[in-house]
Amino acid sequence: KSVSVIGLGYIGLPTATLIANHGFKVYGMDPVQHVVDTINAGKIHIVEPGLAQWVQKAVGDGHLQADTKPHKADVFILAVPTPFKGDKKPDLSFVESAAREVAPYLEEGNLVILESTSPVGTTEKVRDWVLSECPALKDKMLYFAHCPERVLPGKIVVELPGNDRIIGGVDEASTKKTVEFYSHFVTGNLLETDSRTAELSKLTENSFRDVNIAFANELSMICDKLGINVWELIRLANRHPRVNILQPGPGVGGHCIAVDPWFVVDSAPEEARLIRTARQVNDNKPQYVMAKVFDAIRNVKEPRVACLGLAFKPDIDDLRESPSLQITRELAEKNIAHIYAVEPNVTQLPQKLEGFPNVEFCEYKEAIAKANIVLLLVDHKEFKKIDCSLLEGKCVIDTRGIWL
Ligand code: SAJ
Repeated sequence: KSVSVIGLGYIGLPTATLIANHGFKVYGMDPVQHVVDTINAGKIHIVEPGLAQWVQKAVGDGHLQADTKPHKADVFILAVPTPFKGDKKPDLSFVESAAREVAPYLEEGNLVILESTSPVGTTEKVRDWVLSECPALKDKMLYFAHCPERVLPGKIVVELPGNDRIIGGVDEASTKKTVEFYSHFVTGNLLETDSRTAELSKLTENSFRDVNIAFANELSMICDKLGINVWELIRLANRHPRVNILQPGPGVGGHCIAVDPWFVVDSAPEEARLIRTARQVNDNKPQYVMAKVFDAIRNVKEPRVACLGLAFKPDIDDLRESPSLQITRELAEKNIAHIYAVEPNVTQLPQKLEGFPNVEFCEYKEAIAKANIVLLLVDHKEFKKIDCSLLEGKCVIDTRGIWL
């Protein structure tokens, strides 16, 4: 059996590779030539622990091959981005292009699986886009299903084969065919439903997390007002057998949790009031942190701020949609303090911070030594080990509660 995977990013590449390493012939497609060349050389263009070895094996064995064009196959997997537009409305243009692009390659009996996190109804739209692109396919038996990806960046090689998967076809036959396919390389349970429920399940998982983080973030602001240590508070409250509060931080980053709840709000704007408010609470948290830093800057002479951590969460190098990077950049733009930008997981100053005369890329010990304000933004393992005596006499703003 052969498989064509459209989109070779954080989800598409590990998925293509896992399937290839289970004996399928896999054709990966990505429009970016550099991505294709890197993969065909047996290397990876993203950072994900363990993935390089997977890709090296799959390409070395001749089971995975990348191209800038799709390839005929038995199964097509769409793993393209589903961002939102400026007005928080879902942008399905990548999914539509992918559907239209694979349509000419489809034949009787083929299965098309949408893995991208998508608003309710998208899998049915994929079918409609395919059929409108190639009307001749209307007479052929084709199968369409949604199987949303659920892996945690940083743990993809463990979670991809191990997590339970939700599988929802546009009809019963599509569901069954998709379950049979995933059973070859997923050891987790394969849970059957219809495509619309599968779509909303994925959005629900991320909205659940977003709402719970918003609860923690709101508590942190309440605690600041009342002079209470929020981390102690949460630790204590979590000792109740039915309470499990998440951790506050400088905001919610990444390309999933900060995006997906908006798809629910867009589909049911009147009803999704809590989900919308949670998004707003989390989106406002960077501004709240920034206001604290401005206060600190006003209170010291020659302010020098060490911004510790730029990634969107601990122990990864992913800077996309990172509240920490956003905060550091806005501080840089204000130009009211010298900034030491620290990110142990990258080797150079990120592009977003380039060109600011007041920003310096620095190793964390040096940054702390030179700064008079220390702003902890990400709970990377390196920062947890810092000897707290190094912080003495400095104004410390710890948004993750690792030193408090
Ligand atoms: N965060 C907090 N406090 C917490 C937990 C997280 O502030 O207690 C912040 C993180 O710092 C980060 C953001 O939330 O900025 C998101 O991080 P995350 O680790 O919660 O999630 P992601 O975006 O890396 O991955 C999520 C996962 N979804 C769930 O856990 C429900 C993952 O399983 C999904 O596959 C992924 O979204 C996705 O691709 O949709």
